[in-house]
Amino acid sequence: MPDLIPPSIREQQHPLIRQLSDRIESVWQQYLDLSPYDLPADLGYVEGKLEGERLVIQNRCYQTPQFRKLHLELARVGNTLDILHCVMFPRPSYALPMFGTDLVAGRGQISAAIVDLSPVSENYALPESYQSALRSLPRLEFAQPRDLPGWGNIFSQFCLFVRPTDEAEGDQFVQRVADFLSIHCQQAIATPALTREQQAGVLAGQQRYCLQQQQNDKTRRVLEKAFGADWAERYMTTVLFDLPV
Ligand code: BLA
Repeated sequence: MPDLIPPSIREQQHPLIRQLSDRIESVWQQYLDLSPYDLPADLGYVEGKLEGERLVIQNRCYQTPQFRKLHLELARVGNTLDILHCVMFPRPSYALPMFGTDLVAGRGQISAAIVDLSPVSENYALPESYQSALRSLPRLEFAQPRDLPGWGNIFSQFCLFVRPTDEAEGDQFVQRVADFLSIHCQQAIATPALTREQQAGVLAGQQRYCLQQQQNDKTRRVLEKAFGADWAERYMTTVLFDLPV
């Protein structure tokens, strides 16, 4: 008999990852009308071990009238690496940006904390209403900002990418993610649907976003080490960054 309720890895993860996943789910519940979204049966909870350490992945997915998939993933590699990954995929009938966040903690220390609302429009700009809401957030200081890799040209000017150096910076990051999410949810539920003819541009923008994200070798390497190259490719293209159809 398989486990019906998979053991949660949440309790074991870095406290900032726990905090962030709780905040994300509570903002979603506050603003959105969530219904279940079914992943392929074998990809909701997965464990792998090829060379060395065990990788455990736990996925939570929803859909809403505006979003075809809300994906929140917690992952743990051995006892040393904790990962939170979250992407909100709008339906192509809504000209909405891509919300994404990734939090990576190694040996108790957060190494990467990134959040963005990434444009999908042909002019690579966020809608004016998003820009003014994002500009009105208070300015933040982080001691260790990080540089984006080459494929990161999909991110907006509001992208925050840092290595938080203490608890206060960790809290500041979680708060900023919650601010981005609240803005996004409020904008999304107030956005009218497009006609079918208007959707091609949104689809192209989402495809560009997903293809660039699929080039993140750091993510791919973690998955390949535990599950092999073919599995990693399937997971990156069907669960993490599947192209809209
Ligand atoms: C970096 N992502 C990383 C790193 C690892 C992962 C190990 C390196 C940490 C570091 O540079 O300090 C691993 N991330 C994963 C794994 C999953 C994951 C295994 O999500 C899922 C199973 N990545 C995203 C999203 C964004 C993102 C949505 O999934 C942004 C919105 C960004 N992750 C991102 C960036 C880096 C990163 C920009 C740094 C890459 C680099 O410096 O080359």
